[in-house]
Amino acid sequence: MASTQTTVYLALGSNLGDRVAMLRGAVEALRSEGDIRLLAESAVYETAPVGGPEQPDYLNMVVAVATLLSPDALLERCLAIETAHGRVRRERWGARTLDLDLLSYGDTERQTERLRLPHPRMAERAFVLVPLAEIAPELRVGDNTAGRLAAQVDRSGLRRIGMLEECGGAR
Ligand code: A4P
Ligand code: MG
Repeated sequence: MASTQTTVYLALGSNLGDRVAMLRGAVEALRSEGDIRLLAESAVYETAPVGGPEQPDYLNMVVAVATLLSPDALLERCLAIETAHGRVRRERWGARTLDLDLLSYGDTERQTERLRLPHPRMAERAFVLVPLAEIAPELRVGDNTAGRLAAQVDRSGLRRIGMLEECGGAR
């Protein structure tokens, strides 16, 4: 375990099943972990799928957490939360009940297949940048900031739905 808390940004995505319930379940699961503290959550966005096969639209959001867990231990928790929400891995970029990705873990840089930090595709993805910029506009992303990148990115595939607790029933 690290000796000080690290701020971590997590991207949540769902495009199978009751997507709102998946996001709620993920946030609740993170909240209930004794060694993870939820700092902030973005609004929920409905987003057109990027890459992969033809598949339904996603709901995406970003949360900030503080934790003493190491990057590997946090990834393990995220994978376990995905599995608990019915995640089955079939094809890369395919449809999923719940995807929980680490976007950044403090200033940590890591390039292993198991864990890439910062997330290699975050700087080009509106479905990550726009919610991230809501909660961390000053966060450095490459040579830029989340806020500046979000201001430049094409948002045509995104629709802001609202905060998770305001999202209506099953979707
Ligand atoms: N892994 C490596 N780095 C990380 C990281 N920073 N965070 C490893 C989380 N996991 C990381 O992930 C495969 C493996 O990546 C994990 O076991 C972990 O050890 P996965 O979730 O099974 O596979 P995936 O998500 O299909 O692949 P990948 O490459 O992570 O996909 P992306 O880039 O996350 O894209 N369109 C919209 N609108 N919204 C989306 O949320 N998501 C994707 C997935 C594609 N299109 C989308 C969306
Ligand atoms: Mg993933």
